[in-house]
Amino acid sequence: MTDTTFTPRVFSGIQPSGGLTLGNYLGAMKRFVDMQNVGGFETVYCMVDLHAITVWQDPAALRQNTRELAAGFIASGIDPEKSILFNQSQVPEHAQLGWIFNCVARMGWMQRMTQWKDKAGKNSQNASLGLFGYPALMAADILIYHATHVPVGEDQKQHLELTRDIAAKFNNDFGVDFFPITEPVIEGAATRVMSLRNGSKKMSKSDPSDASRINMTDNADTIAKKIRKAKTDPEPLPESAEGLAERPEARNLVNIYAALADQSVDAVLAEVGGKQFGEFKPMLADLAVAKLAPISTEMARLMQDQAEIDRILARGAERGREIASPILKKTYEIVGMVGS
Ligand code: AQP
Repeated sequence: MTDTTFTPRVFSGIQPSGGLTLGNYLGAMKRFVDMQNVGGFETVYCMVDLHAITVWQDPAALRQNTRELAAGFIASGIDPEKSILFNQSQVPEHAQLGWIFNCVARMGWMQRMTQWKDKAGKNSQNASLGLFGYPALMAADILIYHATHVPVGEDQKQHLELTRDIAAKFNNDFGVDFFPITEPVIEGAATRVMSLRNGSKKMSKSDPSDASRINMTDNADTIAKKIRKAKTDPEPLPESAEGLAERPEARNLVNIYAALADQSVDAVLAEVGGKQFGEFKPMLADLAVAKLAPISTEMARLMQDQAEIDRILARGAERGREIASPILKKTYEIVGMVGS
């Protein structure tokens, strides 16, 4: 713990590495909007393009995905006046603090990261150095704003623990109380939305199977079809959450329903317990379409005016730098860089 009082500030990011999925929306974006609107926090949200290039990105696709993600943020309810919204590469302090943290973090810490192991797979010698160092840059993304709270999905828990370790080691190495020990905010029914084809695998934008996920840009027919074909089991839905314990696919669909409806899992099961999937799936499809269609329509509208998106991001980067720049300057001074 530190004794310093930090401004309550939320930071989180999403990679512009392809279309947004329902997992990104429920696990991250929707909760970013909630934290923006709850009051009491400054909110800083980012398209982490420097993270995206840790695996190959076609430059034209990266530009398109970054603007589409920005449109997704705004269409989901992020207000660029209330929140600071930008793409990471335009606030160079992220990469600058990232370098300092490369020198604080230890190889052994990075080697333990399950996302590194999953993404590098058996071919780790051929993975980029950036993919290995990803969590140090993520720590910099958060700590360059002295963020106190970070809403993320369950898969990011280990990276946030590492962020806390990096902050604590920096503070300890230099005998300062400078970086906050950030709180992860992993809450709600949909902190881990699973693949529609495999209840033990995370829904992911890079999954080769498009049927495994719902994309925010899918139309109503596609959403209904993917939900109809989602893997399930032959049993009716249980009356309470305990009955989902050994049923990953059923649990996933109920969790998605609960998160979309802003209800608890028990409240959903009180309504649908005893029903067969043949009856529940159309209910889920209708709810998903009702919640997602206005967002995808608004995203398409915003994408008509890319100059406006670029203007919003440029303004967000300017505001981001106003916070990040003095924090970097102070960090350099603590580390002993002449001229800072
Ligand atoms: N399935 C999910 N359920 C709940 N939350 C999720 N998130 C991602 N997938 C799920 C949350 O979305 C935020 C942004 O994630 P990201 O795009 O930066 O990277 P990721 O976690 O690696 O997401 P993907 O979709 O799996 O991307 P790719 O395929 O490019 O690796 C994070 O808060 C994450 O927890």
